[in-house]
Amino acid sequence: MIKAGEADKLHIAILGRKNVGKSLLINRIVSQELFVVNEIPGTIADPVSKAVELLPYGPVVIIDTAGIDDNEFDKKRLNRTVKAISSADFAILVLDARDQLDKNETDLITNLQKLKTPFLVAVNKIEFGINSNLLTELEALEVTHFELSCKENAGIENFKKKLVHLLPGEKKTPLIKDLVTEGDVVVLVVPDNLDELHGSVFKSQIKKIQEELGEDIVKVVVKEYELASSLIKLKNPPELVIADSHIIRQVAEEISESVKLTTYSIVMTRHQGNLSEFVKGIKKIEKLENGDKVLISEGCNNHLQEYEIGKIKIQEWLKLYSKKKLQIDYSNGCGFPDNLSDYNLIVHCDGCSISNKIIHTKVKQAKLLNIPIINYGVLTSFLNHTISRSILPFTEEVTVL
Ligand SMILES: Nc1nc2c(ncn2[C@@H]2O[C@H](COP(=O)(O)OP(=O)(O)O)[C@@H](O)[C@H]2O)c(=O)[nH]1
Ligand SMILES: [Mg+2]
Repeated sequence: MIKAGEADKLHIAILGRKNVGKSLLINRIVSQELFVVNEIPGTIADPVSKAVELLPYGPVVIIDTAGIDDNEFDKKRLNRTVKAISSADFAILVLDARDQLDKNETDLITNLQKLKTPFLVAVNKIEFGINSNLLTELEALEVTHFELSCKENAGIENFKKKLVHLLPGEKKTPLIKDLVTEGDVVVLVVPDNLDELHGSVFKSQIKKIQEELGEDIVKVVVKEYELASSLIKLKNPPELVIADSHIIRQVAEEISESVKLTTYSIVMTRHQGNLSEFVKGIKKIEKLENGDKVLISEGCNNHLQEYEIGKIKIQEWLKLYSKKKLQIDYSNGCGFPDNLSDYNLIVHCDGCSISNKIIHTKVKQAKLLNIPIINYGVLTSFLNHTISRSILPFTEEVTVL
């Protein structure tokens, strides 16, 4: 769904029944024949996405979905609509001014609200008159709507202005900058033995953190075995210690309770905006039952090392912890398998080799299908009995534990 090279662009999904004027509205907004306008109501096809320059905003990707006439959300499956809205940073729902909302449209609105995806509603074809019940329904759902006619080019400019104004800007959740102030000491603990993959992932994560902290913060990078001796040398305790999830238990024992401690994985997960969702997943880990189906899902690049963690270690840990008979499957790739709704829990890799957008999309798909999801980093801290401490620095965002 998300094309290579477009993951960093803002994705706008156009939703609505077929023939309501979705394609024509987009063409009017971008002032070009981007999508085919069907004079005869077409059959439902797969969504088409195209990159386009939306002035004055900039480059965006527009996903033209082909209609939501069947009971998309009823089926609770990973269908076209779920895929389209989960990858959207913004959505436009187009309605026919003559009709009232049907169940699919109401479900769409409530699901967009659930995902906190910003959206606008376009009430199109107003030259035929507007159904007053429709307006009452929209008001009850507390949605912002615009009345327009694509055919007569009425209300388009106003709609476009509002759209450009509402499009979310670049997300700027810091890595850890908000946790420290000038003069603080941050200790970055590196495991003793690093294989090739983790070595390069660590190096880039540590570099990013160091760059973000700038010159006002003292950064001390130590090997795991040097931690104790380095702490003794420091005049005051550090403000924050960051360690790898796999050694967090030992590190937690070595540093005082008063020092903030977290893991690289949790820092990255928070930065990507998925920490709360993964922490919610812990509730399911605690309540696994016999016969539960668990999906272990990894990113696009199949690194042998990650594969080993997912295929072997995570499975063993889950069985050991839950003491239940679980059915555990493994999948690899940018998307989820189509039978996603069969699962009771998703355990996702930390996604160090896939884009933020892809993980975020998968988290939203899990949310739409009401399947708890957790990642390796949060799971590892949990199983090492250090989760409360590792997320403590971020409690403002994580209120679920
Ligand atoms: N009368 C009228 N027809 C419209 C309007 N907007 C779109 N249409 C027509 O509705 C049909 C379906 O438009 P299209 O954009 O393909 O709808 P989509 O299936 O939602 O993408 C086409 O014949 C359009 O010309 C409008 O505002 N008024
Ligand atoms: Mg169309």
